[in-house]
Amino acid sequence: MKGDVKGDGKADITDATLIRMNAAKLTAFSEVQSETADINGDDKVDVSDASLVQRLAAKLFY
Ligand SMILES: [Ca+2]
Repeated sequence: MKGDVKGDGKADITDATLIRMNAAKLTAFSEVQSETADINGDDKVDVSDASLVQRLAAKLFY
């Protein structure tokens, strides 16, 4: 599912943290993870995607 970069079937705060780390170039994502992490579909993984995952994790939308 979208935002689930860990691949455990849910998007949670850990995924948001991983996306933040990836956006800050602290960790590398596979191609599949990058696609999953790109929530807003602008072809890059950045802090806006991390924020969206955080909102997903908090069930604020979707
Ligand atoms: Ca994005």
